[in-house]
Amino acid sequence: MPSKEIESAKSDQLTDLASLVQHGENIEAVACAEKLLDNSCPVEDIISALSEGLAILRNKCTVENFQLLDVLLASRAMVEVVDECISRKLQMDMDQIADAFERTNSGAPVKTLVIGTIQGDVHDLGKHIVATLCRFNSVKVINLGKDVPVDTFVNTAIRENADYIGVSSLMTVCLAKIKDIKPELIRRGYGYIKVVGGGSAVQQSSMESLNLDFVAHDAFDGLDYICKRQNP
Ligand code: B12
Repeated sequence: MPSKEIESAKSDQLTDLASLVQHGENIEAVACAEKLLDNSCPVEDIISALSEGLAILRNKCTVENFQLLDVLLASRAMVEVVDECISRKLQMDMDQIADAFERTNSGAPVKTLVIGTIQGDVHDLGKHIVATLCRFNSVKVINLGKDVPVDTFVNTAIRENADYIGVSSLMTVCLAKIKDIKPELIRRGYGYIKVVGGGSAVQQSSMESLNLDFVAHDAFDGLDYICKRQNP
């Protein structure tokens, strides 16, 4: 297809996406966003279309005219596009770049990090950034994903002979589980594995109350701790 026609088809699809979000058509909105991403549409354009779709809600959130169902359905469609398409695409891009880097830099990793988002929490973008940064700095990373139980962190770290466990949480209600990681490592004789926490909920708490060895303010802070710290 000539490039002008491709551009015009993309622009039509972006308009469709905005309209699908506006009308709360979540399944169709996800399918439309997937198609756009498959056709190499930039993530920024998709986010603009989502914002356009939501902008209409301004008129449905006034004192005279508050249409809760419309607002909720449109928000749900937007959230599903963000979760199912955009964050997955960003994570795949990060993995591809880190894979290529690892292939061309064959030096043996010096440290091993087991990382994941604590059970009950599905926010995983930030933790993925940490994982990617560490891979670029010759750390072997085992990324357990999101919603990870304490036992999985501990068992994997022991099995993989890890130096660090990285645990992320953005959800205040999930913080309590983080407290169990270090005592479980100690109970099983692996207390030397350092536990590093990150994510907004963790940052609002403290090292002592979560039984952590370090709380990172951001991904680079965590990277510094992991890379600059002398081996235990
Ligand atoms: C994107 C997002 C989502 C996406 C997540 C997509 C994904 N795959 O990650 C979706 C739409 C799925 C989502 C869902 C929900 N969300 Co949400 N979400 C957000 C939002 C807008 C941004 C989070 C984000 O990705 N930030 C960007 C990343 C890069 O930043 P970051 O995670 O903080 O990570 C940085 C650092 O913290 C650090 N870091 C993070 N982890 C780690 C780990 C280690 C080891 C280290 C060293 C560093 C580190 O490194 C990163 C780079 O510096 C925040 C609001 C906000 N502005 O933060 C709400 C927010 C986190 N969500 C919130 C809520 C309530 C929910 C839902 C419950 C909503 C609902 N009712 O369904 C659900 C969660 C369901 C569940 N069980 O988890 C609340 C949490 C409130 C709280 N304190 O408990 C927030 C704060 C919004 C709010 N103000 O109310 N959400």
